[in-house]
Amino acid sequence: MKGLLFVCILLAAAGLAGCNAPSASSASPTTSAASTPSATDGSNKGDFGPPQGEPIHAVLTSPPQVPPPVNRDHPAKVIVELEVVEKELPISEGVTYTFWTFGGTVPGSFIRVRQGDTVEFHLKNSPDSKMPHNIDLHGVTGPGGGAASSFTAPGHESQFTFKALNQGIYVYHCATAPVGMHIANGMYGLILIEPPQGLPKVDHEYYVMQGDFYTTGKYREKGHQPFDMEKAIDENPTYVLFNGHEGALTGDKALAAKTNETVRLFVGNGGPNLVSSFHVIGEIFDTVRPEGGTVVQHNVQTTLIPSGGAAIVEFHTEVPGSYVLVDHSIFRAFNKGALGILKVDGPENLAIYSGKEVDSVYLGDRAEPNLKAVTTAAKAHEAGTLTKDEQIAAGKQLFTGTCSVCHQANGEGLPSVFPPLAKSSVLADDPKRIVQIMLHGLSGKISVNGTEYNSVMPPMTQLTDDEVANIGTFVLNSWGNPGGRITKEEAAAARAANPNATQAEH
Ligand code: HEC
Ligand SMILES: [Cu+2]
Repeated sequence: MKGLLFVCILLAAAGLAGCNAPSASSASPTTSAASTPSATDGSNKGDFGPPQGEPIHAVLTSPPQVPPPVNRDHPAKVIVELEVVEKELPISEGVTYTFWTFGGTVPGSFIRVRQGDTVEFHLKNSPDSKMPHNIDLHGVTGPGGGAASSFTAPGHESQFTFKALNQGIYVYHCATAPVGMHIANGMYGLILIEPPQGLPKVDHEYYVMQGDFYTTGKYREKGHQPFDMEKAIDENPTYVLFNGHEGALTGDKALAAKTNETVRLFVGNGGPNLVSSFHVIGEIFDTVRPEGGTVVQHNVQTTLIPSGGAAIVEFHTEVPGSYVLVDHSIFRAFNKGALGILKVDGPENLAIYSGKEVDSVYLGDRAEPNLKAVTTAAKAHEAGTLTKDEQIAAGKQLFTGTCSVCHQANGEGLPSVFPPLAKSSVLADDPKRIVQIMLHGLSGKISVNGTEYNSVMPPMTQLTDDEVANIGTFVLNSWGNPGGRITKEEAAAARAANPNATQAEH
């Protein structure tokens, strides 16, 4: 309060108004209804009168693309046509899920209009759908945000019209019961209601939206995974993702920019449950519009994006390299998938940063171009045709993400810290012990190739049985180890076994 008073005195001294109590600052009667509200007075509703000119069909885009700026100086009638499609899509490498989508993607199509526009909204529900759906747009002023007027059975279409009174970036989502389930299945997206003068020009705009997903199987458990209502109610997601599937924003699908450019991210959070601590590793947001509102914040490291909320973040790129988009509730990034890449190309800027890539530090197996071998192995296992070579190929990819930080990519370990897996005497004595070690960890004195180690390896219980089998087979068949094969069933048995009892046998 003291600070505010001080500012008020300063402003008064400078002859400026601006310290009225909120109740006294409602729009003055001299403000004409058709005038453009100033950027600082975003609380004014933007009714700029009836739509002018011919109706316009909105350009909708799939993530991570954003439609071009509206670039118009008058209100118009804008027709939006959005179709709900229920479809099976990958959620992770070799894992599929039946998503319910607005426009065929998760998140749904990006919609962009101008404040004051009259939006004629057509919601179609594909004839192939099994469920009815509707839409609640947070940018709508009116009961249910459109939900009550848009309940649409499979094969039907509904229509409603609203005036986009408030500028900002808004979430839309399905609000058909059970609402949580419709959202968890991917039914959300963003609508941008541009200020009348548009947003400042930038070099790149991208659309990123977080969501949490609940499958009956474990993270990365292969095959088709159904929705798990129990986990959803417990708010215990299997996946936390940007743009609906693991890898949506990595490898050749990474976002792109060059050095010395400005990047604007429209970042939404569909939930249904989690709040996002959105962060880009190696960047500082020059500006953020927290919660999608009109206040502009500067120099932000991590911005909180509530479930059913959105933010606009902007930054300038100085140094080339890979910048990692994460939910900084960090297990979600590395163990549930909430990770994307912005790849910035251009000349080094050694005065600002000395160089060296971030990929291997942060990315593990996601730094690999793809995890195809893992899918191949899973499919072959299901078909009963899994070969040792397929297991080795899959295991090699997974080893990078899980074991190589300590044992190194070449299996040599680090002298006196991490024992070698190459030509390991432990594995020569008892090849199958690797399964036990992976799932239950290892601690205390152990002699490997004549050197004693007395350290701790944490258990890797996050791995699926498939992954344990394939990593084990890869290690046993690499770097002069004795060979052999680990099966998924052996992994399952070792997981269930009491580790102390098993250890006593040795
Ligand atoms: C966080 C570091 C770390 C990670 C990650 C890790 N290990 Fe280990 N590992 C160790 C340490 C430390 C030891 C020795 C423990 C001791 O001193 O009792 C060890 C021991 C072993 C051994 C027995 C000794 C030897 O060299 O043969 C095997 C086998 C092994 N790890 C395999 C794996 C596999 C496979 C993975 C990936 C699934 C993995 N480890 C991941 C740290 C790690
Ligand atoms: Cu729905």
